[in-house]
Amino acid sequence: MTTAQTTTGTTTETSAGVLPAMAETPASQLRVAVLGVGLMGADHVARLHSRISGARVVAVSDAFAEKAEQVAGGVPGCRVIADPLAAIADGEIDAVVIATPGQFHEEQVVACIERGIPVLCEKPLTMDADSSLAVVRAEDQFAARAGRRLVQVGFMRRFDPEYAQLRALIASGEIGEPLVVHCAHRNPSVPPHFTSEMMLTDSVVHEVDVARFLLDEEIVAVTVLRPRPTRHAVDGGSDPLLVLFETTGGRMVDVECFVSTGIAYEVRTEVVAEDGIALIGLDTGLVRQSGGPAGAVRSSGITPSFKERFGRAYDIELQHWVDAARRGGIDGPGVWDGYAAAAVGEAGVLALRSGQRTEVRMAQR
Ligand code: ISE
Repeated sequence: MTTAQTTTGTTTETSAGVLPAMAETPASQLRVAVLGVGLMGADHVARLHSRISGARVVAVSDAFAEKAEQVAGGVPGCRVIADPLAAIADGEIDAVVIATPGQFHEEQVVACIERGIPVLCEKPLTMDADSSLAVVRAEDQFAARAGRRLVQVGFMRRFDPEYAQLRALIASGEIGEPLVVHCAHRNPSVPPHFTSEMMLTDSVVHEVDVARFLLDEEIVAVTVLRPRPTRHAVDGGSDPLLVLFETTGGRMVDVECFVSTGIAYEVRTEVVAEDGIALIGLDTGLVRQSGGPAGAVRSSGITPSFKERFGRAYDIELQHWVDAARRGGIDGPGVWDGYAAAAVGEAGVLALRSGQRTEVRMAQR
């Protein structure tokens, strides 16, 4: 696994050391196509256009032509290419960001591998473990020939400074062996089509990756419990859920996933270790105290959505990816991480349906 840390104006720190920043001229800029310009894709276009160095968005593609035109209109020199596979094949494109709906990822990622160009694919890598494994094998074949990898998966939390700090603390040995990890993943609301199964495959998938990132172990079993549901749950679904992961080293990770809190976006992770405990995600910002008729209050802000909470993480993720893609490779979670998340997600869905502890079926690396 690659550990992303920080990017400064002149250097980029990675697990491999500090790389000198690459000189930037228009000719040396990475020419990027962004496929899918909904919420996440449009955000990536804006980020690449305004905050990321070394790249420019030269094409966008979206099933909604008007949306594509509108996003392209905000970026000088950006074309709309209606067919995403045509965008991948286009000679002007050096690298691709995939933010289309998950069912299109497999075909688009494989097309990038076949063309030999770097790609950042938003999660999920594909819709199920078998197809993710097929992508792993396709990239393995490319890597065996070319000696480099092409596919980075958008698990942005690895680039969040707090998560990077937590991982570094664990790795330093200062708090001893991690034993238990407590996670809370709360969204203020979700769209009407968001089912309890999607809470596992779309939301808790981030804790799957966080657990593997922090503990450097695979998840071997999943149990899902359904507490009394909130009356705000979408369509009578089970919300919140309590999810328990067991890892190869016998550690346990629990996740309270609650996607209709009606409050704000909260993601907390607490590692309980043999010689210490560490917590991230309090998200307090400025703490303000004031008086009033009902007595003194202390208050602070909470981020409204993942776009704000992980805004910095997305910036660092994109900058790392651009820097690595200009060298022809990636710098972050890869296809195996995408596959592992899909395999654990499948076990999670079975565990939700059956109410039973469910073992994860994973292929050999
Ligand atoms: C969404 O797709 C995300 O990836 C967010 O990070 C997560 O918090 C949310 O629950 C998902 O729906």
